Amino acid sequence: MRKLRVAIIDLVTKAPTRRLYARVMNANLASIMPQVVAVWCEEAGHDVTLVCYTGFENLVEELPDNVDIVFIGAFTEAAQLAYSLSNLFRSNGAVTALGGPHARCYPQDARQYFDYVLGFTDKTVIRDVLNDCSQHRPIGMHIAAKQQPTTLPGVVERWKFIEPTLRKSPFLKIVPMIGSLGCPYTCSFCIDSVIPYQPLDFDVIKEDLRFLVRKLRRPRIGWHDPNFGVRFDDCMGAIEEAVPPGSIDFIAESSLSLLSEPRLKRLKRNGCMAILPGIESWYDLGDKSKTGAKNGMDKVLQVSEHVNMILRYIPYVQTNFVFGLDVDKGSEPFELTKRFVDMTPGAFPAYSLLSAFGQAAPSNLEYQRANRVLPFPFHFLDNNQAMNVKPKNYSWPDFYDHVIAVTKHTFSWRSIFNRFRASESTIPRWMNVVRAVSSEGFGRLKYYTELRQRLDADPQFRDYFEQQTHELPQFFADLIRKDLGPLWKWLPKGALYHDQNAYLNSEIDTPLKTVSVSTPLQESCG
Ligand code: B12
Ligand code: SF4
Repeated sequence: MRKLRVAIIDLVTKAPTRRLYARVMNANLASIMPQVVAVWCEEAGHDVTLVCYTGFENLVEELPDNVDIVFIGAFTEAAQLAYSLSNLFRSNGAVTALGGPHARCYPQDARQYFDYVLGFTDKTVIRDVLNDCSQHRPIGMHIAAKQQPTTLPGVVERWKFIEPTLRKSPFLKIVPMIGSLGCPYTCSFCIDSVIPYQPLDFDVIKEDLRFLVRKLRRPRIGWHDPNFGVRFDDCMGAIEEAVPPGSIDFIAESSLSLLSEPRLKRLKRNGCMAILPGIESWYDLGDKSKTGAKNGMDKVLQVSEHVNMILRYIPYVQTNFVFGLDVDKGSEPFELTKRFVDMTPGAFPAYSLLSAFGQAAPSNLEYQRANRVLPFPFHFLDNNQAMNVKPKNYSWPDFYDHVIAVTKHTFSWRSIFNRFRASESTIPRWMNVVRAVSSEGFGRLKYYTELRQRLDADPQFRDYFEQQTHELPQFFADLIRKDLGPLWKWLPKGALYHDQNAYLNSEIDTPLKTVSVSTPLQESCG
């Protein structure tokens, strides 16, 4: 096969930005898989350029031209940007492939704009795409491995692609690593609720850690495991065997049920600086937070005590919540969250609005069957800018009133000050302030307030939320146009809209035709 010019684009964000928090963090949110795909493409003998878009680059200038094939990794929030890029590259003669959360969640839609849409991706999938490398239009091919890959290239192999991205981060530099895929829990809204837990090779992890302490003064690692520490002893054992205590720092997402006091002591000894447990709801998912059947205020008391205990060992804790779950009714869930914020001042609460990402989770089928999914453009599906599931127990104005009230409380100067005082270390203290005054705290409050006002004042807006019309309110179209900037003209016709029930429809009448790997594809490269 001839040598191909391959471009890989990791869309960490969906739009240009100048925000302080984005400057500090975006390059640290780079995904692992684009780097993995880069390694696999080089291994297959091709020329590879990887661009990680953090919102500060001039994307059009930075993109390589004259490429044969482009792989784009995108979350759903970056789908419209990805579709525009694909269109631009196709117009220059390249073949395009989409991978990542959007491809996994909305394959039917993405196939209209890409030659390949990839689900689970392993080395064989990439090899097959490179061997085929041809146009599949108007409808792209959906290709997926039968399961998650059993092995992934570690940091040593990815370093060549990690290093230039880290250079974009002026203060903090966080190296992305992963020790497991899937999750043993079954939170019905989560993409991993049906994916079996599977650890990756601990020997690769040990080699990577040894490599990093040689390369960097005190490496900081971000574990991308869906749920870090499920095999806690093996994981800690690998770190302890590989590097001396105190030589690395790390951040991980984990569930409260895995964070007992003896484990926290060990996490601290091994350099855990930040942990992001999911609490999600005061009325559900008790297994995950080890609160069993406890609900409401009882759960708040127990979780708050637990998180305060974690904060004695780990300097930074972000607690994740979802608003709008079907178990929530009235003001109580929001009032309880406010109580939690007051009782747990050292933790940074991160709020998500219930979102049904296409075919990510089994519960999405139920929402689609009940006609509760709204067709908000993908651009807004980042867990905050739009909630695409009609709440079961709230009217929209009511729901936003509650969300605004809890956000106001959380990012009031009083709460910001309490958080500042409650953390002892410098980085966590200031990180919390920056997050509060930047897009996440003040920014969201302003945005939610504007949505809320429009729900009363703009009839087209309210009708859209109430599913009386599918015509997108101008407000949303304008935001996308502004964010896409010069790429707006490349957004394919019709790509602002999608079938919000594609998952359900594909189950009923047109099952998605997926090619699993090793089905021979035609061999020809354009
Ligand atoms: C780690 C993680 C993060 C990390 C790292 C993010 C990153 N850039 O990778 C952090 C904490 C920063 C993060 C942030 C966010 N996240 Co997140 N995150 C995850 C998590 C827990 C694991 C993802 C992961 O890396 N898995 C390991 C990889 C190897 O497996 P995989 O993701 O299944 O990918 C497979 C294929 O999709 C494919 N693939 C993946 N990427 C690519 C790229 C290319 C080019 C190719 C060819 C293939 C390919 O190969 C993999 C192997 O089969 C998932 C939930 C989950 N349990 O999966 C949510 C998840 C991906 N996140 C989600 C969301 C919504 C967000 C945020 C928007 C939340 C927010 N409001 O801030 C932000 C967006 C940040 C951004 N744009 O980068 C959603 C995405 C839904 C969607 N369709 O967009 C998920 C699915 C959680 C959910 N709600 O169910 N996240
Ligand atoms: S514990 Fe986290 S990763 Fe696991 S199923 Fe629940 S939300 Fe998903």
